[in-house]
Amino acid sequence: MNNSQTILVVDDVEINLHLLQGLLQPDHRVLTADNGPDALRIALEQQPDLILLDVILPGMDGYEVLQRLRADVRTKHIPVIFVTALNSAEEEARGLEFGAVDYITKPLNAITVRARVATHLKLERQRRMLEALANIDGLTELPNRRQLDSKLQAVWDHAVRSGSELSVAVIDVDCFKQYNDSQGHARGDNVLRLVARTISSSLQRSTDFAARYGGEEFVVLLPATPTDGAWLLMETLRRNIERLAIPHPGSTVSSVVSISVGVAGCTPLPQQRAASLLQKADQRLYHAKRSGRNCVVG
Ligand code: GH3
Ligand code: MG
Ligand code: MG
Ligand code: MG
Repeated sequence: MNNSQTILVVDDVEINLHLLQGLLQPDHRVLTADNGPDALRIALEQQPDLILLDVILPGMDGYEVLQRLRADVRTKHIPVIFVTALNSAEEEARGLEFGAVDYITKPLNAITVRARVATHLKLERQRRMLEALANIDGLTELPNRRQLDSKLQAVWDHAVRSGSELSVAVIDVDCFKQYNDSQGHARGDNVLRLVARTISSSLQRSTDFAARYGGEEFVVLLPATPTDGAWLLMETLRRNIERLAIPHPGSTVSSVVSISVGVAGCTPLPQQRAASLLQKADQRLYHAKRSGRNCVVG
Protein backbone atom coordinates (compact mmCIF):
# COMPACT_ATOMS: atom_id res chain seq x y z
CA MET A 1 0.00 0.00 0.00
CA ASN A 2 1.01 3.58 -0.53
CA ASN A 3 1.88 5.19 2.79
CA SER A 4 2.88 8.47 1.25
CA GLN A 5 -0.68 9.54 0.43
CA THR A 6 -2.60 11.67 2.90
CA ILE A 7 -6.36 11.70 3.50
CA LEU A 8 -8.23 14.39 5.41
CA VAL A 9 -11.40 13.11 7.10
CA VAL A 10 -13.97 15.75 8.14
CA ASP A 11 -16.89 14.84 10.42
CA ASP A 12 -18.44 16.53 13.45
CA VAL A 13 -19.20 13.21 15.18
CA GLU A 14 -16.18 11.80 16.95
CA ILE A 15 -17.18 8.18 16.56
CA ASN A 16 -17.40 8.63 12.76
CA LEU A 17 -13.91 10.11 12.69
CA HIS A 18 -12.60 7.13 14.65
CA LEU A 19 -14.40 4.69 12.44
CA LEU A 20 -12.97 6.17 9.22
CA GLN A 21 -9.56 6.59 10.78
CA GLY A 22 -9.59 2.92 11.78
CA LEU A 23 -10.59 1.90 8.27
CA LEU A 24 -7.94 3.95 6.47
CA GLN A 25 -5.10 4.32 8.97
CA PRO A 26 -3.32 1.05 8.26
CA ASP A 27 -2.72 2.04 4.64
CA HIS A 28 -2.65 5.84 4.62
CA ARG A 29 -1.74 8.91 6.60
CA VAL A 30 -5.04 10.19 8.02
CA LEU A 31 -5.71 13.74 9.26
CA THR A 32 -8.98 14.72 10.92
CA ALA A 33 -11.11 17.83 11.41
CA ASP A 34 -14.50 18.16 13.13
CA ASN A 35 -15.57 21.46 11.54
CA GLY A 36 -15.41 23.38 8.23
CA PRO A 37 -12.90 26.14 9.07
CA ASP A 38 -10.39 23.62 10.50
CA ALA A 39 -10.87 21.45 7.41
CA LEU A 40 -10.05 24.40 5.10
CA ARG A 41 -6.96 25.32 7.11
CA ILE A 42 -5.61 21.75 7.19
CA ALA A 43 -6.35 21.29 3.47
CA LEU A 44 -4.35 24.41 2.68
CA GLU A 45 -1.42 23.59 4.96
CA GLN A 46 -1.15 19.84 4.43
CA GLN A 47 -2.29 19.51 0.80
CA PRO A 48 -3.95 16.11 1.31
CA ASP A 49 -4.41 13.81 -1.70
CA LEU A 50 -8.08 13.23 -0.87
CA ILE A 51 -10.75 14.66 1.44
CA LEU A 52 -13.65 12.67 2.90
CA LEU A 53 -16.19 15.36 3.74
CA ASP A 54 -19.30 15.07 5.89
CA VAL A 55 -22.20 17.14 4.49
CA ILE A 56 -24.02 18.01 7.71
CA LEU A 57 -21.66 20.01 9.88
CA PRO A 58 -22.53 22.68 12.43
CA GLY A 59 -21.84 26.21 11.15
CA MET A 60 -20.17 25.87 7.76
CA ASP A 61 -21.67 22.78 6.07
CA GLY A 62 -19.97 20.40 3.64
CA TYR A 63 -21.29 22.18 0.54
CA GLU A 64 -19.77 25.45 1.68
CA VAL A 65 -16.46 23.79 2.56
CA LEU A 66 -16.35 22.27 -0.93
CA GLN A 67 -17.18 25.60 -2.55
CA ARG A 68 -14.40 27.32 -0.64
CA LEU A 69 -11.90 24.59 -1.50
CA ARG A 70 -12.81 25.01 -5.19
CA ALA A 71 -12.53 28.83 -5.00
CA ASP A 72 -8.87 28.75 -3.91
CA VAL A 73 -6.24 27.84 -6.54
CA ARG A 74 -4.18 26.17 -3.81
CA THR A 75 -6.91 23.66 -2.94
CA LYS A 76 -9.18 23.51 -6.00
CA HIS A 77 -7.48 20.38 -7.36
CA ILE A 78 -7.92 18.24 -4.21
CA PRO A 79 -10.57 15.55 -4.83
CA VAL A 80 -13.44 15.47 -2.33
CA ILE A 81 -15.72 12.53 -1.55
CA PHE A 82 -18.93 13.38 0.29
CA VAL A 83 -19.65 10.98 3.15
CA THR A 84 -23.18 11.51 4.40
CA ALA A 85 -26.38 10.15 5.87
CA LEU A 86 -28.30 12.10 3.20
CA ASN A 87 -28.95 9.21 0.87
CA SER A 88 -31.53 10.47 -1.63
CA ALA A 89 -30.70 10.56 -5.35
CA GLU A 90 -31.30 14.34 -5.34
CA GLU A 91 -28.76 14.90 -2.55
CA GLU A 92 -26.25 12.72 -4.35
CA ALA A 93 -26.77 14.63 -7.63
CA ARG A 94 -26.41 17.92 -5.78
CA GLY A 95 -23.15 16.81 -4.18
CA LEU A 96 -21.68 15.76 -7.52
CA GLU A 97 -22.86 19.01 -9.12
CA PHE A 98 -20.97 20.89 -6.42
CA GLY A 99 -17.81 19.17 -7.64
CA ALA A 100 -17.44 16.14 -5.35
CA VAL A 101 -15.75 13.25 -7.18
CA ASP A 102 -17.81 10.63 -5.36
CA TYR A 103 -20.54 10.15 -2.80
CA ILE A 104 -20.60 7.55 -0.01
CA THR A 105 -23.65 7.10 2.21
CA LYS A 106 -23.82 6.21 5.90
CA PRO A 107 -24.01 3.73 7.50
CA LEU A 108 -20.54 3.08 6.13
CA ASN A 109 -19.57 -0.18 4.53
CA ALA A 110 -15.86 -0.80 5.14
CA ILE A 111 -15.27 -2.54 1.82
CA THR A 112 -16.99 0.24 -0.18
CA VAL A 113 -15.09 2.98 1.62
CA ARG A 114 -11.71 1.31 1.12
CA ALA A 115 -12.39 0.52 -2.54
CA ARG A 116 -13.58 4.01 -3.47
CA VAL A 117 -10.77 5.68 -1.54
CA ALA A 118 -8.22 3.45 -3.30
CA THR A 119 -9.70 4.37 -6.70
CA HIS A 120 -9.60 8.10 -6.10
CA LEU A 121 -6.11 8.01 -4.60
CA LYS A 122 -4.89 6.18 -7.69
CA LEU A 123 -6.53 8.77 -9.96
CA GLU A 124 -4.91 11.54 -7.91
CA ARG A 125 -1.46 9.91 -8.25
CA GLN A 126 -1.96 9.74 -12.01
CA ARG A 127 -3.20 13.33 -12.16
CA ARG A 128 -0.13 14.58 -10.28
CA MET A 129 2.17 12.57 -12.53
CA LEU A 130 0.54 13.98 -15.67
CA GLU A 131 0.70 17.49 -14.27
CA ALA A 132 4.42 17.09 -13.59
CA LEU A 133 5.03 15.65 -17.07
CA ALA A 134 3.05 18.44 -18.72
CA ASN A 135 5.36 21.03 -17.16
CA ILE A 136 8.77 19.43 -17.69
CA ASP A 137 10.91 19.27 -20.82
CA GLY A 138 11.65 15.60 -21.45
CA LEU A 139 15.17 16.10 -22.85
CA THR A 140 16.71 18.44 -20.27
CA GLU A 141 14.27 17.87 -17.38
CA LEU A 142 14.07 21.63 -16.95
CA PRO A 143 10.65 23.32 -16.70
CA ASN A 144 9.21 23.70 -20.21
CA ARG A 145 7.73 26.66 -22.10
CA ARG A 146 4.30 26.05 -20.61
CA GLN A 147 5.60 26.27 -17.04
CA LEU A 148 7.76 29.27 -17.97
CA ASP A 149 4.71 31.19 -19.23
CA SER A 150 2.81 30.80 -15.96
CA LYS A 151 5.93 31.39 -13.84
CA LEU A 152 6.80 34.58 -15.75
CA GLN A 153 3.30 35.92 -15.13
CA ALA A 154 3.51 34.99 -11.43
CA VAL A 155 6.92 36.63 -10.81
CA TRP A 156 5.85 39.66 -12.87
CA ASP A 157 2.68 40.10 -10.78
CA HIS A 158 4.72 39.72 -7.60
CA ALA A 159 7.23 42.33 -8.79
CA VAL A 160 4.38 44.75 -9.63
CA ARG A 161 2.94 44.32 -6.12
CA SER A 162 6.26 44.59 -4.29
CA GLY A 163 7.79 47.27 -6.53
CA SER A 164 10.94 45.17 -6.95
CA GLU A 165 13.16 44.72 -9.99
CA LEU A 166 12.84 41.71 -12.24
CA SER A 167 15.42 40.58 -14.78
CA VAL A 168 15.11 37.97 -17.52
CA ALA A 169 17.73 36.42 -19.76
CA VAL A 170 17.34 34.61 -23.07
CA ILE A 171 20.16 32.15 -23.77
CA ASP A 172 20.90 30.62 -27.18
CA VAL A 173 23.58 28.08 -28.10
CA ASP A 174 25.88 29.41 -30.83
CA CYS A 175 26.08 27.72 -34.23
CA PHE A 176 24.15 24.77 -32.94
CA LYS A 177 22.86 23.73 -36.35
CA GLN A 178 26.51 23.26 -37.35
CA TYR A 179 27.09 21.18 -34.19
CA ASN A 180 24.26 18.81 -35.10
CA ASP A 181 25.40 18.65 -38.71
CA SER A 182 28.98 17.78 -37.83
CA GLN A 183 28.57 15.76 -34.58
CA GLY A 184 25.14 14.21 -34.99
CA HIS A 185 21.81 14.82 -33.31
CA ALA A 186 22.45 12.46 -30.36
CA ARG A 187 25.56 14.38 -29.31
CA GLY A 188 23.60 17.59 -29.88
CA ASP A 189 21.01 16.35 -27.41
CA ASN A 190 23.76 15.66 -24.91
CA VAL A 191 25.08 19.21 -25.25
CA LEU A 192 21.60 20.57 -24.53
CA ARG A 193 21.47 18.44 -21.35
CA LEU A 194 24.89 19.72 -20.26
CA VAL A 195 23.99 23.34 -21.00
CA ALA A 196 20.74 22.93 -19.01
CA ARG A 197 22.61 21.46 -16.05
CA THR A 198 25.20 24.24 -16.16
CA ILE A 199 22.47 26.90 -16.23
CA SER A 200 20.82 25.31 -13.17
CA SER A 201 24.07 25.03 -11.23
CA SER A 202 25.08 28.61 -12.09
CA LEU A 203 21.93 30.07 -10.53
CA GLN A 204 22.32 31.09 -6.91
CA ARG A 205 18.96 31.86 -5.34
CA SER A 206 16.02 29.55 -4.75
CA THR A 207 13.80 32.15 -6.47
CA ASP A 208 15.87 32.05 -9.69
CA PHE A 209 14.12 29.99 -12.36
CA ALA A 210 15.39 28.40 -15.59
CA ALA A 211 13.35 26.82 -18.38
CA ARG A 212 13.89 25.38 -21.85
CA TYR A 213 12.21 27.91 -24.11
CA GLY A 214 12.40 25.64 -27.15
CA GLY A 215 15.08 24.18 -29.45
CA GLU A 216 18.50 25.35 -28.21
CA GLU A 217 17.09 28.35 -26.33
CA PHE A 218 16.68 28.77 -22.59
CA VAL A 219 15.14 31.51 -20.45
CA VAL A 220 16.14 32.49 -16.91
CA LEU A 221 13.94 34.57 -14.58
CA LEU A 222 15.76 36.49 -11.85
CA PRO A 223 13.35 38.10 -9.35
CA ALA A 224 14.61 40.95 -7.16
CA THR A 225 17.66 41.34 -9.41
CA PRO A 226 18.71 44.54 -11.21
CA THR A 227 19.89 44.34 -14.83
CA ASP A 228 23.59 44.79 -14.00
CA GLY A 229 23.46 41.96 -11.44
CA ALA A 230 21.71 39.75 -13.98
CA TRP A 231 24.34 40.64 -16.59
CA LEU A 232 27.16 39.60 -14.21
CA LEU A 233 25.45 36.30 -13.41
CA MET A 234 24.95 35.55 -17.12
CA GLU A 235 28.57 36.45 -17.85
CA THR A 236 29.58 33.87 -15.22
CA LEU A 237 27.28 31.36 -16.90
CA ARG A 238 28.78 32.15 -20.32
CA ARG A 239 32.26 31.39 -18.93
CA ASN A 240 31.02 28.23 -17.19
CA ILE A 241 29.71 26.98 -20.54
CA GLU A 242 33.05 27.75 -22.19
CA ARG A 243 34.81 25.86 -19.39
CA LEU A 244 32.84 22.72 -20.22
CA ALA A 245 35.24 22.71 -23.19
CA ILE A 246 32.94 20.73 -25.48
CA PRO A 247 34.76 20.68 -28.85
CA HIS A 248 32.77 22.43 -31.60
CA PRO A 249 34.84 22.28 -34.79
CA GLY A 250 32.04 23.77 -36.94
CA SER A 251 31.64 26.91 -34.82
CA THR A 252 32.53 30.24 -36.43
CA VAL A 253 33.04 31.79 -32.96
CA SER A 254 35.07 29.47 -30.79
CA SER A 255 36.64 26.03 -30.78
CA VAL A 256 34.22 24.97 -28.04
CA VAL A 257 30.45 25.17 -27.49
CA SER A 258 29.44 28.71 -26.51
CA ILE A 259 26.29 30.70 -25.78
CA SER A 260 24.96 34.17 -26.51
CA VAL A 261 22.72 35.89 -23.97
CA GLY A 262 20.32 38.84 -23.99
CA VAL A 263 19.47 40.36 -20.60
CA ALA A 264 16.71 42.84 -19.73
CA GLY A 265 15.44 44.11 -16.40
CA CYS A 266 12.86 46.55 -15.10
CA THR A 267 10.66 47.50 -12.18
CA PRO A 268 7.32 46.39 -13.66
CA LEU A 269 4.36 48.78 -13.74
CA PRO A 270 0.75 47.55 -13.70
CA GLN A 271 0.05 48.82 -17.23
CA GLN A 272 3.06 46.96 -18.70
CA ARG A 273 3.03 43.36 -19.90
CA ALA A 274 5.40 40.58 -18.88
CA ALA A 275 5.90 39.59 -22.52
CA SER A 276 7.48 42.98 -23.27
CA LEU A 277 10.41 42.23 -20.95
CA LEU A 278 11.03 38.91 -22.63
CA GLN A 279 10.89 40.62 -26.03
CA LYS A 280 13.47 43.15 -24.91
CA ALA A 281 15.81 40.37 -23.75
CA ASP A 282 15.24 38.60 -27.06
CA GLN A 283 16.20 41.76 -29.01
CA ARG A 284 19.40 41.98 -26.97
CA LEU A 285 20.12 38.34 -27.75
CA TYR A 286 19.84 39.31 -31.41
CA HIS A 287 22.38 42.11 -30.80
CA ALA A 288 24.66 39.60 -29.05
CA LYS A 289 24.51 37.40 -32.15
CA ARG A 290 25.17 40.40 -34.41
CA SER A 291 28.15 41.51 -32.36
CA GLY A 292 29.98 38.23 -32.82
CA ARG A 293 28.26 35.67 -30.49
CA ASN A 294 29.73 34.16 -27.26
CA CYS A 295 28.81 37.30 -25.35
CA VAL A 296 26.18 38.77 -23.01
CA VAL A 297 24.28 41.94 -24.00
CA GLY A 298 22.33 43.75 -21.28
P1 GH3 B 1 23.05 30.91 -33.98
O1 GH3 B 1 24.45 30.97 -33.52
O2 GH3 B 1 22.68 32.10 -34.79
O3 GH3 B 1 22.09 30.69 -32.86
O4 GH3 B 1 22.96 29.67 -34.97
P2 GH3 B 1 22.26 28.27 -34.71
O5 GH3 B 1 22.78 27.32 -35.71
O6 GH3 B 1 22.42 27.86 -33.30
O7 GH3 B 1 20.74 28.64 -34.90
P3 GH3 B 1 19.59 27.98 -35.72
O8 GH3 B 1 18.34 28.54 -35.14
O9 GH3 B 1 19.84 28.14 -37.18
O10 GH3 B 1 19.67 26.44 -35.38
C1 GH3 B 1 19.24 25.91 -34.17
C2 GH3 B 1 19.45 24.44 -34.25
O11 GH3 B 1 19.14 23.80 -33.01
C3 GH3 B 1 18.57 23.78 -35.27
C4 GH3 B 1 18.30 22.42 -34.71
O12 GH3 B 1 18.96 21.46 -35.45
C5 GH3 B 1 18.88 22.47 -33.31
N1 GH3 B 1 17.98 21.91 -32.31
C6 GH3 B 1 16.81 22.42 -31.86
N2 GH3 B 1 16.26 21.60 -30.96
C7 GH3 B 1 17.09 20.53 -30.82
C8 GH3 B 1 17.07 19.32 -30.05
O13 GH3 B 1 16.15 19.06 -29.25
N3 GH3 B 1 18.11 18.48 -30.16
C9 GH3 B 1 19.14 18.74 -31.02
N4 GH3 B 1 20.15 17.87 -31.08
N5 GH3 B 1 19.18 19.85 -31.77
C10 GH3 B 1 18.18 20.74 -31.67
MG1 MG C 1 -22.21 15.45 10.44
MG1 MG D 1 17.99 29.65 -31.69
MG1 MG E 1 21.55 29.06 -31.78
